Amino acid sequence: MKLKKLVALALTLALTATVAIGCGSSSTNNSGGDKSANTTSKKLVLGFSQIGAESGWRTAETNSIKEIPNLDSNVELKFSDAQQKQENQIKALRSFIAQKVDVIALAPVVETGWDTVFKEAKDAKIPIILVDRGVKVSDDSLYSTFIGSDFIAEGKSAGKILTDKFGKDAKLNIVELQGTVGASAANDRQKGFADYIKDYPGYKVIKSQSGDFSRAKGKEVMEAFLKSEGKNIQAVYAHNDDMAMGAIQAIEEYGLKPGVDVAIVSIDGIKDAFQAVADGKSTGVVECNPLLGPQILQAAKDLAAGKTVDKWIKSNEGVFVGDQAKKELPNRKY
Ligand code: GYE
Repeated sequence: MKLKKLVALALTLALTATVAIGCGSSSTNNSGGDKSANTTSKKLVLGFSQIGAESGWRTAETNSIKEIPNLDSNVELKFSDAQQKQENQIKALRSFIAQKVDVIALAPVVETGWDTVFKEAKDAKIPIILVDRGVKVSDDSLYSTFIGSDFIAEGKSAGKILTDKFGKDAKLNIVELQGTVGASAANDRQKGFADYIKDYPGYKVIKSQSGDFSRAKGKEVMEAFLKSEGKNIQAVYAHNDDMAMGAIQAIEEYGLKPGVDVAIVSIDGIKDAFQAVADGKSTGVVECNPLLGPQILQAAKDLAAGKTVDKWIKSNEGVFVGDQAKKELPNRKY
């Protein structure tokens, strides 16, 4: 009897030790203290749910985030690609919670529908960093911080490129290529632009449709706009550069000169857009910085260490028109 008990005890101890070793790389963040300061401590596990690969901008962001473990060898990155589907992002978040990651980072494809899964993360005491797009949730304490741009300001800057070029009294029919339906980047870029041109009565958005932030869709929608409006279009406002690149192709195929017959403004600042401005095919580009890896790393380390971080960590951005774009071209990293 005694021997049996001893064997059972030994077995239990061995099992506990195995489980403890097995869980080594995915510690929870409840212990406090700055783990990153000590190289012998367990790794900080960061789960990132990416939207997909719809644009050059997003590829640049993915590359920047995949660099995180190279910036800090104490961080392990779990990367998940949602292929544009919110349901896949929710699944990824649930899997991160089950794996007890220390911090979750999420680029939310759309603004709404996050409450339940965010509450699950909160109950598991896993902080959430929103990356590049925002959310609308019932309680803002469900996420820790948003790292990204001011999309309303970007929309206004895009409008200003047009009013600077054409002047206050011009009459301009504008077509708008919207981003993904329900995305904060689309909603706010539309709002910022619309608010800005309100003060310019001759500036009218005559058509507005989603091109899903992609080159192929942007081209398709622009073809349809040209079919119905033809030479009635004086300007294109695209919520991202890829859709503007698609629009440029459509305009050329239609037999008009982009940048000359039809002005083009867009947001992001990918190399192709800078090249188009330098070539005179685009009027101007508003920069939106995708190289967020270093800021995400810092926020993740701070949160895992129990520190509070700013609710909105803004990225620095510029506006590039004409020669400015030519000068900047050799420096573009994406
Ligand atoms: O502008 C676009 C992309 O969310 C800010 O998403 C991001 C946007 C970016 O695919 O190109």
